Amino acid sequence: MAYDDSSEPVSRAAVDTAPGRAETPGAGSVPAARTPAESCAPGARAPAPRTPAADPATPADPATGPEAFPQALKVLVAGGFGAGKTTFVGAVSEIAPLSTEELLTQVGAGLDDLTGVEGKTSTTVAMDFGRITLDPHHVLYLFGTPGQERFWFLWDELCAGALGAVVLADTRRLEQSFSAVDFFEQRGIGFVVAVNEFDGSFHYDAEEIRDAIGLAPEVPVILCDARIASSGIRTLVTLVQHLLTSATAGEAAS
Ligand SMILES: Nc1nc2c(ncn2[C@@H]2O[C@H](COP(=O)(O)OP(=O)(O)OP(=O)(O)O)[C@@H](O)[C@H]2O)c(=O)[nH]1
Ligand SMILES: [Mg+2]
Repeated sequence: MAYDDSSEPVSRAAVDTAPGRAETPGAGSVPAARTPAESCAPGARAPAPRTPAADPATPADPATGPEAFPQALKVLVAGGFGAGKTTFVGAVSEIAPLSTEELLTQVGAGLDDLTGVEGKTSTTVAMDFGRITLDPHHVLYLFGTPGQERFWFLWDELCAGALGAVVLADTRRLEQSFSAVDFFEQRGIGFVVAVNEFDGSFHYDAEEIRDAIGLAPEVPVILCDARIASSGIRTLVTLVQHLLTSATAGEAAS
């Protein structure tokens, strides 16, 4: 694949200082301050919602029973406009995903930055929803966020009770992922960065991406293909492992 200067990842520090940098989703009119990586403290994360045991006959030993781990696990799939969030949720969901796609129209011309995704014809206006049953007691619910800036006010609602998040990044428009990273860092929600490798985009290794985004060393960066279920599942497994590692480290420190 030919090297293309235009696809160099953009340093997040550079974009932080660039005029017109987009605000962090959900932050209302408060400008997105660059958050120190230390704010990713797992202890600050909101507890995931718990539901009653699916099988009342199953013993609910607090240490080992089904109540030992949240039964309804909520994970967000976030990222910039057109990064592949709807595609990711649809690929891994065991049910037909609920999506709220609407056609991009002329009305959005000038508002929607289609640079790099000129072929895009629709966009998520509220959320995507999918489900994966892990075992008879544990279900993972996936919520895909809308990517366009004018729908970012929904992110705060969507993240309530979230266990963690996948931030999808597109190396053709890496700066579009910065706001999502800021959003989860500021709220102390654990996340992984999954680089959705689009056809024709330049290949960067995980460490180059980490440097460009300015991620803390413990945040996993993996490459994925949002269209392929096994790739999406691998991403989710990486997220859960990261959350467990962070929780264990947090307990050991306290
Ligand atoms: N080649 C390639 N195309 C992809 C990949 N992932 C998504 N696409 C395509 O990219 C386009 C945008 O994907 P979406 O899943 O709609 O992106 P999104 O992040 O949900 O977009 P918004 O909701 O508008 O922010 C669709 O046409 C997908 O088919 C990928 O890994 N490779
Ligand atoms: Mg979408």
